[in-house]
Amino acid sequence: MSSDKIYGGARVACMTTGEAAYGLIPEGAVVVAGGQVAWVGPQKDVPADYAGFEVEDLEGRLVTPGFVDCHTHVVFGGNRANEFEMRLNGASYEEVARAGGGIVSTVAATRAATLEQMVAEALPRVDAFIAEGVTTLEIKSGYGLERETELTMLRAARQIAEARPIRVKTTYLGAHATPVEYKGREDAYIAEVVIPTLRAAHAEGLVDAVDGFCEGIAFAPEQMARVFDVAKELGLPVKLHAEQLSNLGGAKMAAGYGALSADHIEYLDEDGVVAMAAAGTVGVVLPGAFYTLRETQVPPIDLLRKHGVAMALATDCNPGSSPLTSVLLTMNMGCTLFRMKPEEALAGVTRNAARALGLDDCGVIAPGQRADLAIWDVTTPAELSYRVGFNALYKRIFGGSE
Ligand code: DI6
Ligand code: FE
Repeated sequence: MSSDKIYGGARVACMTTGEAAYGLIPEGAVVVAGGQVAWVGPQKDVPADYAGFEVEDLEGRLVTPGFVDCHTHVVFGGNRANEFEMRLNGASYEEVARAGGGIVSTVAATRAATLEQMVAEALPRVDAFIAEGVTTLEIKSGYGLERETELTMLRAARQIAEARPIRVKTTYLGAHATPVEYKGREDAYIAEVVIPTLRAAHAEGLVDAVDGFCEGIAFAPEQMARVFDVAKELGLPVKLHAEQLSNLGGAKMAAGYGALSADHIEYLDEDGVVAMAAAGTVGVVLPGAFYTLRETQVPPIDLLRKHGVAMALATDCNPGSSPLTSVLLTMNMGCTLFRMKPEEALAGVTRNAARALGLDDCGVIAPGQRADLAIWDVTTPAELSYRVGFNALYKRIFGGSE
């Protein structure tokens, strides 16, 4: 049950755009009523209408919007610690693959899992997100690569929102990889599995967006376009894993579909950036995968800034390339590895991450927005990106409830 309350004595980072960096109100107050933000501003100006509200003095603590992780694969079976060890013992990617490693091993473990097992294995990871102030989580399918398991993954994602105080947005990622039974027959896999399963998932109300892995080791832009044509027909927004390891023009193709986001984008060029800017497509950068895979090509942050493309940051939580469940560490990596500014990093897990999910009711602190807030034992917003592996969360408010 949400509680009507005034959170005063706060430094409020509204994350709205405009004059003040971070939209910061130094001696501010946030009024929460009916699960929404009713008012926010300097504490001395709190309207008399709220005189009867309970007041909590935050003693100068920082208030931000609740964190939004706009790119996770948090539902999956098993884990890949063994191949992590194999690689550090000198095994090549090929030897790992021959030993059944890689996405293939997660697909086998996920196909073997029941819905209950998928939820049970994901919940400890979801709890780690909640502990760091995450209030909205995107969860993809993509480890079933066949109809029933893809649907079960999306059902599991929906069940997580019932099992925990967190908002879940689901993304269908049937076009994540080609399963062994379709090896060398990618077009057939798309026609016989990806598209029919998308239709079935949509019919069951399981899908909020459609995604794909556009890469030499996965699917070509023209193959992804066939999936996006069906998404468009069903009225579903799209997003794309694009330019992670090479430049196939995936981001530009996705922008042509008005994509919510293009994600990874290490190899994105100015042509792709311009197309994203024209479409309002958000650039989602994923430093966890860059770090885990020991990549060297960083995303074109300067070009994204130059053309005004909104930048989001996400964990890409997945068992292979980014076994990461810390948004705070992701912010630090975004700054340290990609040279994002702390304000860009905080916008990347609030305002711009919400935009990458097509949400306009969270990600900033403003009247009428959901009362999804995070209160921190810090005074300056930059401390959230500065620290490595330290969680300064004091209190999380989800839909007005503590
Ligand atoms: N890009 C990645 O880095 C992950 N998926 C994708 O599209 C890899 C997922 C895995 O290794 O399990
Ligand atoms: Fe991913």
